[in-house]
Amino acid sequence: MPGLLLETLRGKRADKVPMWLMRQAGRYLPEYRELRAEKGGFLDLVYDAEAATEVTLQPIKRFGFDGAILFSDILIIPYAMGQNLEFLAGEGPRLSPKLVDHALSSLEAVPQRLDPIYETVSRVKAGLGPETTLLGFAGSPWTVATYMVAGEGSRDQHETRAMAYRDPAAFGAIIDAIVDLTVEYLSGQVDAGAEAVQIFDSWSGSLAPAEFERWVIAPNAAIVSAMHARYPDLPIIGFPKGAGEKLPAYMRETKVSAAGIDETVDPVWAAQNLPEGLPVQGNLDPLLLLSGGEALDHAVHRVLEAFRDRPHVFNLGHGIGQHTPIAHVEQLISAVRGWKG
Ligand code: 1CP
Repeated sequence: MPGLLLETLRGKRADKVPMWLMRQAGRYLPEYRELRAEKGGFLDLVYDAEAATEVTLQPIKRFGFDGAILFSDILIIPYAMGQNLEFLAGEGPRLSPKLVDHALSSLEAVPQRLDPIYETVSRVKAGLGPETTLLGFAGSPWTVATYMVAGEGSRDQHETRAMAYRDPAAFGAIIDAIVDLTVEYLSGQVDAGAEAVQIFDSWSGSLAPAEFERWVIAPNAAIVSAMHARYPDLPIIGFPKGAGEKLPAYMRETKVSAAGIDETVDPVWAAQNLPEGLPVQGNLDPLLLLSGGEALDHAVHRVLEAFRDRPHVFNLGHGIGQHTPIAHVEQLISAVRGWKG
């Protein structure tokens, strides 16, 4: 019997609404902070399959979420493409050499940097009951490219947007290379036991419509089509953060199996404008979870009501913040589980 989350992603509407939280394994959990301090760096934690398995399972043990998301990072793809990757304390990730001034062809690929991740997936799978769905993930080509080009996170992705206008052939080659490796990477995760996958497109909101079509929709459509050729029933959640009014076109044209939506989208609008019957995942504002109180319960109910007529996976509109009190997560879980549609 597949879990409630997997059934919902496959298009079934049940009485109960499954839930998990983006970034549910991470710094808001004391048990994560403890293990992280013990292991040293973030990459050391990711590449220690036993520790990464434990981190993936921590939120399941504590809260009993319906989905467990692999503990890894979207930047493992650039690392396997041959960039150096460092996570600097308090500053975030750094990739070098950055592709704004180095040709893609100067990188020497290290594909075996993906293999330990599959080991984590199979260990997690062995540690989960059938009621919990194991989610794999990757970043979308556009979002991953913004880090590869600039060498770090940036507020408006200007270096990458400028490069895409200045030299679309060179930029297209980077996108194509990410597409190809992402298909291999997601396939490896599925072969190791992932039951559904999510494509995180954290920076899709910075693109103008024609560029959104070219650098977000087309590469994601290529990934979905390649994955569905190999695994016809695999649910693929697309999460184009900030896509706003471009969401319906993204969902139709990429042919993802479920729509991840962020908190800036009105759930009532989404329920009316996304393709009929398409499962939706989202979209409580993570800041409401930080604040708690009655406003939290009220907003949870509004999201649940809006999506009552279609398959719905309850989630936040983006990752859970590191200062979120555990008591608020417990309040959220009671509100979702206690809701009588
Ligand atoms: O210090 C620490 O402990 C590292 C913090 C951290 C964590 C917990 C990073 C560094 N990555 C992760 C794990 C992670 N990243 C997961 C695993 C699942 C989970 O925690 O529940 C996932 C799904 C991601 C995805 C990810 N990484 C995204 C897409 C989603 C999003 O939040 O927008 C992005 C953009 C990244 C890059 C990245 N990795 C880490 C940081 C701090 C960042 C963001 C850098 C920036 O703001 O530009």
